[in-house]
Amino acid sequence: MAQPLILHGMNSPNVTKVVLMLEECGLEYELRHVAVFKQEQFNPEFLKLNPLGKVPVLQDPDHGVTIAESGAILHYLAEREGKFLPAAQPARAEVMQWLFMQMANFGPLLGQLNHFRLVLASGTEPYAEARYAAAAEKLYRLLDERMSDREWIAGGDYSIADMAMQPWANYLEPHGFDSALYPALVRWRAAVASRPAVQRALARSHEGFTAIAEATRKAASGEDLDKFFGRTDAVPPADFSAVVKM
Ligand SMILES: N[C@@H](CCC(=O)N[C@@H](CS)C(=O)NCC(=O)O)C(=O)O
Repeated sequence: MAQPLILHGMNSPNVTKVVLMLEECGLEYELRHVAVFKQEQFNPEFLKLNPLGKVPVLQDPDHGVTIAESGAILHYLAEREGKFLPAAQPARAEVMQWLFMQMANFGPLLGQLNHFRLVLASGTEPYAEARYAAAAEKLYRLLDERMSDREWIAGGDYSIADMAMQPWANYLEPHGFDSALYPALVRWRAAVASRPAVQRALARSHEGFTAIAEATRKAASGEDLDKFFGRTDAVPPADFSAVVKM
């Protein structure tokens, strides 16, 4: 009998995208919460799974696979299941381009805006905040234009590129942008959200991650949070709940 997959994670967009794929594929899986605010990602046992000490990590016992990096995990599952990634070119290249676009740009740059606009009170670091707000505006604009004449990001069917991007697109409003100015992005984002697998995924993630994560964040010391955010001096977070809710 097939053994369930194990997903190590927390409630964050990089983890949610993998839960979306697990549900879309109808796979059996177990969620294991990693308390990043309490430094569990730096435990020697976890570092054996991902030497960078970050979630998500997926374990596939039947295939002896342990894999980190959400884009690599989505690609692994797509190949394993033969789903959500076209076999033929040029459609396959298009999906991979948008998957990498998310991994290399949307995740890292929107993540920085999270830090300078949501974790820190807006205005604390004006230069950094303006820099990442400009980068985010460019990316949200790109996504809106991209979605103005197609149903799904890669132009063909719903794919791992949509799953990778959608949880990050939910930051549009928390990042201070007017959703009325991004109608195509908003329509596509809602179409993803309305999929039954997405709704199941969010419910599983809430049950397996959100409540536990919230409790460990509240229990984390200032020093834990400084380490989590890579801060060199103690700056109290403004409202971290706006970030972890996504
Ligand atoms: N590029 C990685 C980023 C993973 C990442 O940044 N994970 C965060 C949570 S979303 C994390 O584990 N943070 C803990 C830390 O950096 O110590 C991916 O997409 O998997």
